[in-house]
Amino acid sequence: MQSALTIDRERIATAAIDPTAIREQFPILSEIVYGKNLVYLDNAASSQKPLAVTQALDKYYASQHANVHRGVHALSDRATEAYENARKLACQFVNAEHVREIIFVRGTTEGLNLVASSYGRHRLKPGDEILVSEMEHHSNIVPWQIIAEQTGSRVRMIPMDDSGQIIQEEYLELLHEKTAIVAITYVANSLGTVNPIKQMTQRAHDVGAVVVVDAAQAAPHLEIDVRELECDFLTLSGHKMYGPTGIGILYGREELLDAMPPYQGGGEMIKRVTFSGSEYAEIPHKFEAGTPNIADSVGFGEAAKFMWNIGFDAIASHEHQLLEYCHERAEEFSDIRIFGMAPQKSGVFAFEIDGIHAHDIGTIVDREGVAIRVGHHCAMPVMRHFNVAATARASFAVYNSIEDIDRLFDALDNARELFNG
Ligand code: 7TS
Repeated sequence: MQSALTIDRERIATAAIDPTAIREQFPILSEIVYGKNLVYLDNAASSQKPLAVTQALDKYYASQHANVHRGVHALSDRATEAYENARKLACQFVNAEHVREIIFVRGTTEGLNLVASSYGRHRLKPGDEILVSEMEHHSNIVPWQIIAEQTGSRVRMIPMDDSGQIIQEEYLELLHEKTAIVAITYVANSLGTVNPIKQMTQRAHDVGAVVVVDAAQAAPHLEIDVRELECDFLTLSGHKMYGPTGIGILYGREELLDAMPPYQGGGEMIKRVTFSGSEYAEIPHKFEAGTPNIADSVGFGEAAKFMWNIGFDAIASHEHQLLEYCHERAEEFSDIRIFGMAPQKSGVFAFEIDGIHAHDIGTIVDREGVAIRVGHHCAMPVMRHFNVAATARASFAVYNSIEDIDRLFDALDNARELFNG
């Protein structure tokens, strides 16, 4: 990042993305809070939804809904087609080879728990090691700790440096024949660091480990290509990439998924049930017990189309300009400390201001109509690394503008005046 770069506002205004036109597709962004126009900068927690997504949900319930894969009737066929079509879109979204490698889950947390529970329980032996980086969200730490306890394996931490980058030499030192799983985030939610997944995957494969990628924060910003990354599993959440809550996907390499035991048992995931035992369905259905979240999978597919329509290059360059502008504005102040200064960074501006607690910053800017997140961001090890209890975090989406960032900095001025005179 060239934080010293002078930002040309006109160039941004005429860039590939026109946030004003995009905002028209997001009615919620016209909300007034505390008498002010809403500025929504909490996108890493959850993004807002375009009309294309909410209208697809309405349409599904108004004209397509029944249960899937069971009925002999027309509506059940429509629902099944809508659901399986969403799986095709999800497959394209991550560039998987086969739709059977795409499992619908509730979100990233469930995707990671599924891999830890099903693959982990099946494969981990006492003494095996699971590597996770210091910058992981708790969702990519705790499931591994649980399975490590159950299997006698152990979780080891790959450290990061003070710029918020994984220390690659330390990673290589930690990798050895006992490493069974490497679980890493593509983009860190508390810092914005984009990790070199392909390179790390290749090194993990050299020692025979499988790689699990947490793409929750990558999906809203980067084009994901599981074949290019060469990863074994990858999971993401719909609600962070303009889709509905309660839906996400897990990609897994076919031969790994085939060999794994089911995650949950119930309807939809079986071929035959007798009291002497049950035969399971083929993938992906083996991992989708019970009635799935049909409507939100349809919404997920629409969210993927929404992003394709804008284009990943346009998304990346717009958000990068916002981030650069944010860093440039921060340079005006000697009392701002930024967390996360990796050269490859996406969508996140995490900071603290001398003398003001992060929670106070959050509350004061909220009164100015600006929504940000404050706290540990479910990344307590990152807070420990920087020796802070909490940070404030602004995170960007395609509908954010330079004016939104100016509003944030105006609101921060108010906080300064109130606390530091
Ligand atoms: N992994 C990462 C990197 C995340 O950022 C999050 C959520 C998750 C996993 C969990 O995703 P979920 O959809 O299953 O909840 N991160 C955040 C955040 O940064 N603020 O709120 C939630």
